[in-house]
Amino acid sequence: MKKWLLIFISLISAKTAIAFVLFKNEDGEPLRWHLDDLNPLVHTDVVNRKTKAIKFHLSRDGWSEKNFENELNSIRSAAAQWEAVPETVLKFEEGNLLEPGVDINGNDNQNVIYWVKEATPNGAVLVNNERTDISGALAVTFPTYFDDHTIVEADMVFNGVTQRWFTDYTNTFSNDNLVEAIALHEFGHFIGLQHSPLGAASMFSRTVSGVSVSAGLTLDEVAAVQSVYGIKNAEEQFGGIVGSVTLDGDKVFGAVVIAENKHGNIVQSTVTDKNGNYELLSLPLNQYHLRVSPLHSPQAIQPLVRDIDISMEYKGANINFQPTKYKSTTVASQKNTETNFTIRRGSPSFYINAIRPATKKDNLYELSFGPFGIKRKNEKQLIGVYSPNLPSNSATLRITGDGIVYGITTFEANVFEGFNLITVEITLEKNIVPGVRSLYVEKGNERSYVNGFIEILPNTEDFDFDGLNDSWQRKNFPVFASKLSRASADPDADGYSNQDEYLTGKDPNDIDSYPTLEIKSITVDSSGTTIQWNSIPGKNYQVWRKKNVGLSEWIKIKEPHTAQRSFMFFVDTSERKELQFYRVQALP
Ligand SMILES: [Ca+2]
Ligand SMILES: [Ca+2]
Ligand SMILES: [Ca+2]
Ligand SMILES: [Ca+2]
Ligand SMILES: [Zn+2]
Repeated sequence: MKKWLLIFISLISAKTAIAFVLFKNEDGEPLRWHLDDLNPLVHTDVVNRKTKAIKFHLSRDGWSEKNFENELNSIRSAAAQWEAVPETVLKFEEGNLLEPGVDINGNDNQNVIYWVKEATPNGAVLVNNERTDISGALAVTFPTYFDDHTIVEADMVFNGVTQRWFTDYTNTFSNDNLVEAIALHEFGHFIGLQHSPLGAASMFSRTVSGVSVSAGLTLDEVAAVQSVYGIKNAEEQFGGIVGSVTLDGDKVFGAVVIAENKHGNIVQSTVTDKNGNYELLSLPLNQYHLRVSPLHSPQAIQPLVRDIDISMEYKGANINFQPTKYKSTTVASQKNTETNFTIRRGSPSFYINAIRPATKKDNLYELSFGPFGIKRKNEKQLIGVYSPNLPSNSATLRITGDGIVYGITTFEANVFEGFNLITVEITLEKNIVPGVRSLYVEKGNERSYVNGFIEILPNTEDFDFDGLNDSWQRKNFPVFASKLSRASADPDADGYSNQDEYLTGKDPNDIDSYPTLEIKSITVDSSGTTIQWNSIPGKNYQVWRKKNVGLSEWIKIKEPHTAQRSFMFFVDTSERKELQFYRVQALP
């Protein structure tokens, strides 16, 4: 079988890519590792035959002398986040650390990850046996694959020459590159994924520096992994939507198709192929609202999402049409429901090419070409959009979805050289559902979108999908999202899960720090005997009694009870007078 080397030059220029869009061969096979059906030609140091995990080797020196341990842990955390996506067979494991001097090599039967730290005298940053210059990129991933699109090896390199790196997720001031976020993007390529058209997606082709909304996987990426690496017996939980986009009977190439849930949060998106067809796969069974909109014109000044931001293969995408209205589709188990769109010719007469991120200061004009998050503060904020040709009156600026109250809209011409601005006051309602949303400007029957450039931020993050607050996991574990840090794990073997330790404020790495069960009070009145104790929400407790310490038999009172809060009480209505002994048992 012939071997091919694919180069994902990431985050600055998109070499080849699609949305939760997969890179398929002529037989429709997406680029992927075959973990459950191993090709015998895949080396055992590349995929562990016993555990069926993809094995990677880190160069031990990281990027910096002072912080290399955290740099390596950030890469491990990124792999762990992909592995944590529920209902998939995707698994990673780490091989031995490598001595510095590692290079990209698609034929050495080893998946390597490292920082290149030296440039040639003329500034080239060469990797891959000096054949590839990555000086213009943040990081590059090189999967090697067979004709049938089985990945047989993949290497990843971070640019340590022209780029600066940091690791502290709580450092919101740094303008360097966050290792975890960029590694998360690179691991997407490492497992075969391409770029997404959604601004806030980890797989978007560009990123802003520092800690941004690109950290953490979006629903789009979760679905991507589930569709390519999904476990067989979870298939009935999912269905798909497929269809075509046509204009005057002709198929439309490169139209963005967006699926939103009832709150206006984007669940998945893709771009139509050369035949005008699209596929949205691995959608949980639900109703979705779909719409189609054009990519930005490559001729526009500073377009946010052009054809080549999706992939070079999308060069020449049709952008000359109006966005559609919504169509609702209900997804059925293991079926692809068809939803077709016919569109209207003619580009909207205006577009959006920059954003004024949410602010409370009406005299602060920030100009951003990247996605941004909005905190769920119950107070008035301003958001805005810019471009050279925005309407200067009677237009509306909105965020998709519910949970937002709008105030006054203002129009300002030439706020920055050649940039008109529309600003609107917004207040997020308390119960707004967090997620990735879009902005649009509407005037008359024209509308223009920037898709997925806003994320309504959750109050607590859960990038590893285990229900446990990530900030606690990050504080307590060097590799957040690892097996040891998960909610159900018990790394200190004290018999209590991390979830239990979190809820009771105990140390998950100390066997001598664990939740203790303590009866806080026993009171007797006319209604009976009330016993109160401290509890862990979700745990089951059984109350026992006996009349005399000397008796050997404890008697169960009623069935076990599940705690809802951190304290619990139980009334023994049968007993009001006689001396009793009680005990409370926490069930495993
Ligand atoms: Ca290699
Ligand atoms: Ca978590
Ligand atoms: Ca424990
Ligand atoms: Ca403990
Ligand atoms: Zn990339």
